[in-house]
Amino acid sequence: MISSPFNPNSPLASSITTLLFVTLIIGGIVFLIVLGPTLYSYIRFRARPGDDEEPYQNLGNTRLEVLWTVTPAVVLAALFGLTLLTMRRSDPPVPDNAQPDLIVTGHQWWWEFQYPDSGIVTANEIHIPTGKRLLVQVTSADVIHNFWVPQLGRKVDATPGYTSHIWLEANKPGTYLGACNEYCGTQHAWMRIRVIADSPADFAAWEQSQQQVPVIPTTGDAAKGSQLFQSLTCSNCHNIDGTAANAHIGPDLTHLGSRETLAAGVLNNTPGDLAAWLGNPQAIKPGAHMPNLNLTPDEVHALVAYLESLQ
Ligand code: HEC
Ligand SMILES: [Cu+2]
Repeated sequence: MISSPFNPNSPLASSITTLLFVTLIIGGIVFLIVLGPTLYSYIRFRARPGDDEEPYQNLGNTRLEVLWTVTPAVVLAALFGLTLLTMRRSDPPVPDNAQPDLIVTGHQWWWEFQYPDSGIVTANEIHIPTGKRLLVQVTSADVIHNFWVPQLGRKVDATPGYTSHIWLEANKPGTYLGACNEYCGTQHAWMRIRVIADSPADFAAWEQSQQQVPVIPTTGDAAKGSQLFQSLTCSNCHNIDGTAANAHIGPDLTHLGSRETLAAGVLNNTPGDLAAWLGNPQAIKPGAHMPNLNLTPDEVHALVAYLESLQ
C-alpha cells in the first residue's frame, strides 16, 4: 500500500487530503494570477532596439494596491476557516469519560497494545476492524515517543505520565505501516508499528484466538522449550497467559506465533529469525532491553519450537 497523502485510507485522513487539494488549487490560481501579468509586462514593455529614453514610470495605483491586499487577506481567512474545519474532522473531540478501545504504551524500543474490553495484550502489531472508529489512548512507560501511522494520517506524542487520545480508523483491509516519530534512544529507528485492518469477521476471529489461553505443550521440543522458558530468566520480563510467567518488562508473548514481525519490526517472525534473536538479541538490536542470555543452540531450538507454537 503506497504511503501518500493522495491516497488516504480513512475518513479522518481524507479530510486532510481534501484540505491539501483545496490549498494546492488556490495556490495554483494565485500563482497563475501573479505569473500572467508579470510575463505579459516583460514582453509588452520590454526595451526595444532604438529606445533611448527611460520608459514611463508608474508610481502607484491605490485601487490595485487595495485589491492585492484585501484579496490575499480574504483567501488566507478562508484557508484558516477550512483548516479549523479539517482539524475538527480529522481529530473530532473526545467525549468526556469516553473509554478507550485501545491503549498504546511506548517503551524503549517497542510498543505495547492493550484492548481493555477483551483483555487482549499484544506488541508492535495492532489489529483493527475496518469501518470502525477506535478511540486510542496513548502514553509512554519511559521517555517521550510518538505514535505515527502516516498511511492512516495519525500522529500523536506518547508522553510519560500523561495520556493523549487519537481516533484510528481504516476504510479497507490491509497493513498500514508506522513508526516512532520522536527520537527516543539508540533503537528509535526500530520501533515500527503495523496496523493490520481486518474485515469485521476476520477481526472477530483474531480477537477470539487472542483470547485463548495457550495449551502448555507436553511433548517434543515445544515441551522442553516451555520448561526452559520458566526455568531461565525469561519469565522475569515476559508474560505468557496460563503459565507462571507474568512480568511485563518486555512484550507479552502469549500469542507470539501470530505476529508477523519480531522486536518491533527488526526481524520477520520466522523460526530462523527467532533463533537469531534468542541467540543474541544484542547483535540484532544493540542496546535493546533484552540481554544476551548466552543460550546454547539446543536451548534456542527448544524455545523456538515453544514460542512459535503460541499462535
Ligand atoms: C531483562 C528482561 C528480559 C529478559 C530476561 C528476556 N527478555 Fe525477551 N525481551 C525483552 C524486551 C525489553 C524485549 C523487547 C525488545 C525490543 O524490541 O526492543 C524482548 C523481546 C523478546 C522477543 C520478541 C517479542 C516480540 O513481540 O517481538 C522474544 C521472542 C523474547 N523477548 C523472548 C525471550 C526469551 C525466550 C527469554 C528467555 C530466554 C527472554 N526473552 C528474556 C526483555 C527481556
Ligand atoms: Cu522513538
